[in-house]
Amino acid sequence: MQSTTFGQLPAVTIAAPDGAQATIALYGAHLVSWQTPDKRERLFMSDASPRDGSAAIRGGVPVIFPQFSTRGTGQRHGVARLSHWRLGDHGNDATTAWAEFLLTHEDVPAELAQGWPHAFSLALRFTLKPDALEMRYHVRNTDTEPFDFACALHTYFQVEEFTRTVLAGLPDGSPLHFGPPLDNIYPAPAELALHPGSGALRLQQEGFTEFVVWNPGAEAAAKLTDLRDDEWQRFVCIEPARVDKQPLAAGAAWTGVHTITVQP
Ligand code: TA6
Repeated sequence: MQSTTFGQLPAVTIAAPDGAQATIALYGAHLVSWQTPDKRERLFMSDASPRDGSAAIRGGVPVIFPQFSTRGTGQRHGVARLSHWRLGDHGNDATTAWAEFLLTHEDVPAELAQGWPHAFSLALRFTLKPDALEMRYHVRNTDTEPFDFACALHTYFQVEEFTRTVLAGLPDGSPLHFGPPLDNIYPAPAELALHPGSGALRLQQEGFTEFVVWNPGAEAAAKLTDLRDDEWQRFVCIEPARVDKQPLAAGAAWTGVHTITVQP
């Protein structure tokens, strides 16, 4: 584990024995880069993204909690991506490297917490395994009452050739091609296959209820100040999610896992 920076933000880089690397900013426990052993970057990061903690990072893997998008009265996409997390357990062994990040309600700036005043703890563990990245996301209700929450790992995949990118394995059976703007929600299969122009990735999830697939297209992208005008063709978002708020009993925990595996 190495301490580093992402713009002005403190970050951590983990490196696996096979040469894979991941960098996570403590702001948002935001995975900002994942390089496979061939040194290929697999995630998209906007050149125009804020990197100073003034607003959410555009690219990588924004961590969504406790609200998805505007589905609630709280902060858009929740407070987790706007809060400074703490580094927890981290290490290496013969084949893997990992780092875990922690957040509780006490870490959330008061003005953000207003819309959803509950006690919780989050732990997000990134593990580099041979040919794979695992993100293990734990949510615990540390309050004395039940609460409802939504969450997602809003993953921005870098694509080599946008118009040749295909997502296979969605419930309706037909491969999804990219081009027109997309903001779709699908019941989550256990596994999807992403062909981003060259090379293929297997996306596996446990515990989530939906996959959200998003690309803004040219017109909506032009309105996003943290995205350069041509960048919309360089990514697709495929997000294991729990879109609608669901209850979690006092003292109970939920776990979701997203594993991305490089296909031979
Ligand atoms: O996950 C899809 C989505 O909710 C879209 O509707 C789109 O707006 C995107 O997330 C990005 O949201 P953001 O708040 O990061 O601009």
